[in-house]
Amino acid sequence: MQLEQAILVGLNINDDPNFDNSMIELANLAEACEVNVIGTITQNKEAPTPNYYVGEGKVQEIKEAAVALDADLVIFNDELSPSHIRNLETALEIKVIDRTVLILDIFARRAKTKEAMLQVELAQAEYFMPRIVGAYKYLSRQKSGTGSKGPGEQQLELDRRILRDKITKLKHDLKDLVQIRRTQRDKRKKNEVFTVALTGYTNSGKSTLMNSIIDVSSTHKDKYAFEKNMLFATLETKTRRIHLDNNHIFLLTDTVGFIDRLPHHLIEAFKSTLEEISEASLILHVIDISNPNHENQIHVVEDVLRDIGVSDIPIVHVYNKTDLLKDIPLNSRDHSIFISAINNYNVPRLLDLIDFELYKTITKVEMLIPFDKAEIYSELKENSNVLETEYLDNGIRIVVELNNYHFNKYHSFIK
Ligand SMILES: Nc1nc2c(ncn2[C@@H]2O[C@H](COP(=O)(O)OP(=O)(O)OP(=O)(O)O)[C@@H](O)[C@H]2O)c(=O)[nH]1
Ligand SMILES: [Mg+2]
Repeated sequence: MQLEQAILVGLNINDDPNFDNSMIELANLAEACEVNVIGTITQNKEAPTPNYYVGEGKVQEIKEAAVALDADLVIFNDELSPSHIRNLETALEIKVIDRTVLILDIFARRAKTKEAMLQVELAQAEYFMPRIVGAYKYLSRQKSGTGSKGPGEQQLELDRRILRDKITKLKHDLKDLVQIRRTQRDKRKKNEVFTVALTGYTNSGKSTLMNSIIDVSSTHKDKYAFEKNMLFATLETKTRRIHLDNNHIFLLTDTVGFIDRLPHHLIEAFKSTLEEISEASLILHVIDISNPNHENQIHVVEDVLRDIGVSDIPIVHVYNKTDLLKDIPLNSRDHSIFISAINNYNVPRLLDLIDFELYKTITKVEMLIPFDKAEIYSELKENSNVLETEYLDNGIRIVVELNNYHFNKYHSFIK
């Protein structure tokens, strides 16, 4: 297959210190969409222009470069408005897409479960809804290529009304799936098993850390998380029950990574997936400390977490990939740890930290459970750490570590 040839265009607004990194990231996004980058054009400006996003002189420069380099498309490093796209396609006489389309395209390629596919399709439909005129014009000339692949492709040929119906149907189908997920989560809550969510920038090492935690803990060993050096390797949520050496248990959830300027339609569409994070007992924010841009990535992740309503969940900053650093930093801040998920360095300490965070509200008590309430014993056996069991004439005597929830629920049986 012949790769599409693209020119990247970026507007550096007010000397953004993150601008260069952001252009490199755009090139990586393009590469993930199997697009070949043949040129980059940038402009410094205080704000986008109303007509063409870049200045008119720049439009001319892009046009000349596109002809000289025989480009197939131009990719802007920002989400363009419908009128920007229309004006630019008319002026440049070439396909124009933006960063959002690339991200949606990668998500469409990576989606595997029914839920993820519906979510991406919904985000694509919402994005193209106001842009259907521009997209239609382009698609009538050429029907393939980046931004028109994936579950969304047929929609572009349809008019607005049909697209609107489609959005309604997608939302409806998703609702059913979301209901199933909620039921599972409610069940977990009822059993009051702690949930720990892995979160962080894409490619920071979340899935690798999940595998490393399974490896280092006493959990049954079967690796399952998909780890790969590519953007958005993981789109679907995976949860594993982790057993610690001291019999403490928690659920660990791996989920989709974040990126700078994550399209808000995607955040909307992935709300149900992201709810897994907002309902966790503890969040592990995985940071690729070997990436020179990691400070900015931390801010991006924190912004998205705020967006999805995470406010009072304790967060541990997990600085990963320290094997790539010359010197491993000493832990300085509270609630942070330096690890290497690839060789398990410091992962046992991370487990101690998780254990402490989750179980610090735990109280060790002695209980007497009457035989006709034996189901309470079964429940505690399943979800708590029962240290001693003794069958007496009047019931089962146990010594157990209770979390706040069980402590309040069963306080009448505590001796
Ligand atoms: N050198 C080094 N590489 C690592 C480490 N942890 C992860 N990686 C590599 O980083 C790449 C991304 O790892 P993943 O675990 O897939 O990252 P992720 O955060 O799950 O990424 P997404 O699912 O795309 O959001 C892979 O090539 C890993 O092998 C580490 O501690 N050291
Ligand atoms: Mg992953």
